Amino acid sequence: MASFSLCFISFLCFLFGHGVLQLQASHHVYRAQLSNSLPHHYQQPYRTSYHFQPPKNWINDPNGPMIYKGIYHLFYQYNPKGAVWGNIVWAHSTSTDLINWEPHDHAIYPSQPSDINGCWSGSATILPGDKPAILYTGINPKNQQVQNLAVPKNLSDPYLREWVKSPKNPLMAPTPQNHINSSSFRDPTTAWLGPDGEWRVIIGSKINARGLAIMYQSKDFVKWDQVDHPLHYADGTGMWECPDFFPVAKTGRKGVDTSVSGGHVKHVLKVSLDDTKHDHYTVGNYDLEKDIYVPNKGSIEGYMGLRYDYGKYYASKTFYDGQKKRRVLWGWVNESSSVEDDIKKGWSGIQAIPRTIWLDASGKQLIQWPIEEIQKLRKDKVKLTNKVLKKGSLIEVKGVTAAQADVEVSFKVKNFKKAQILKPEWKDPQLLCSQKGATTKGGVGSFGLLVLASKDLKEYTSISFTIFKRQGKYIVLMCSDQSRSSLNPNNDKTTYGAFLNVDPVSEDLSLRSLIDHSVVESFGSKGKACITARVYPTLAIGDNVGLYVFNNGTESVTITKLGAWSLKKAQIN
Ligand code: DQQ
Repeated sequence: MASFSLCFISFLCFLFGHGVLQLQASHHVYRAQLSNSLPHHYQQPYRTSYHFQPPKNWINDPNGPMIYKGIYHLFYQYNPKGAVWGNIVWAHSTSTDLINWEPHDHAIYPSQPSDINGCWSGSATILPGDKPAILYTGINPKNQQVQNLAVPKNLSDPYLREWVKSPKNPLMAPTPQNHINSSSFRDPTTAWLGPDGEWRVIIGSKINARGLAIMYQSKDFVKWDQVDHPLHYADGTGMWECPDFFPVAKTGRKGVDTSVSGGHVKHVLKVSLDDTKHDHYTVGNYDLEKDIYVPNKGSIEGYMGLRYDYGKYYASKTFYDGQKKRRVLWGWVNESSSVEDDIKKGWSGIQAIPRTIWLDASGKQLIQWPIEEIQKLRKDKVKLTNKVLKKGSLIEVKGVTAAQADVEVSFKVKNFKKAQILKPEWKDPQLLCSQKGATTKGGVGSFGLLVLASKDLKEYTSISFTIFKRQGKYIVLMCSDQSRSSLNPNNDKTTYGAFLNVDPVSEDLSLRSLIDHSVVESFGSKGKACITARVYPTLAIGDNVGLYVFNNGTESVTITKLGAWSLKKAQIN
């Protein structure tokens, strides 16, 4: 029976094209997988030690992150019944440092007609008087997507353990008059106050291939009226899931609260593109008079536009942390293993390490950096300085627990003569990485880190830089190459890539990687581009893991500075 179920699931995966190479169909119910128990004998080499995950089962989008009375709250999409998507509720954990987490009972679960078929994604808004409120998508008996409100039962409980739903739910719903597509109407954002003192919220949607942010307005947070125009839309981008709309300061790294507007801020609109499962954003302005968002001139919207992360990272959401005056980004990282392997290990999905985000000095993109609290887990620093890496060098960084580590390295390049010419048709960095990235020998690079490497180098993941030249300028390509990450053939080993907006002549090229058993989060050039990868080594496990610095290029590069730390295990759930 069990093997029949597995075959059946493989067949479904094949049918829907969501097997090992794609994100699992987010709204497809795997009825065959209802088991709630983990096999005792199964080893768990891929569970993470400091990334957020519950003890078992499926998780996806982070929901309603906030800070309330000094306690951080994370809710997330969760299947209480298995390691595949389905039966979705809002699970809930709290923390005082965003690193160690304590679990609570599910906060929001199907209980009303307006959410009886699922409690999907949504966001928290802190209303005047320090009163949190959650708007979320419910799936009603007709399987229509509608928006609901829930508020804490007891505001004196800083853990906000119980939530009550508005008897007026749903507060926003598709009707024959408003022409909203009832299967494309979901994921309300944190609301903000407009200049007229009324609340605004956007909901992700589409009309044909036009992605759009439908806007609603309210005086009291209960009666919501649809605004006669969307906040923004873009043709050819498909369904917008989990939109996020927030201001960023024009200068400095401090975050600003969601309702702030004015000359000292720009606005960011992030959308999760259902068609490609990537989170894209633009920087622009919120035109208060017209009540619309206008991306900066020259912004690219959709698939070719800026991404938070050029690897696996989806359905992300920010919140303003008034305690530390920063804007913090959460994002879901799904598995790259097969559904069969997920069921075997009994869980699927983790949350990325929260990132502080701010506007780059250029004003053109965001910078992302792991929250400073992660450094509390660092121990036993290993250092290297001024080390020249000649052509073909491979140096092991010894003395760290390489399966659970934080590495920061800076490279200086002096001689660019051998940089390859970047052909005009080489526009897609991911393609370029898979063709000319990490494993290419010659030119300036690739150089970088080999992580989660087995001692015999039969398995490794490489994160690297290669420098190209075009019209007198140098272009830096950052790659995360998973092609040799595991001897298991059933994983998605796609190579990821991003161009880095830096001048390697005037500055060192820096790379930071957070390594945690089955996840590698890499930050190029102090957070200008991020790439997250999931990998499942079969040999590079536990103590049998190595960390290396390498240079595959013909030109020497110098490690100006390297710091590597073993990371302690966090207390998570
Ligand atoms: N996940 C939720 C939806 C959202 C999607 C359902 C994005 O609300 O659109 O679990 O991953």
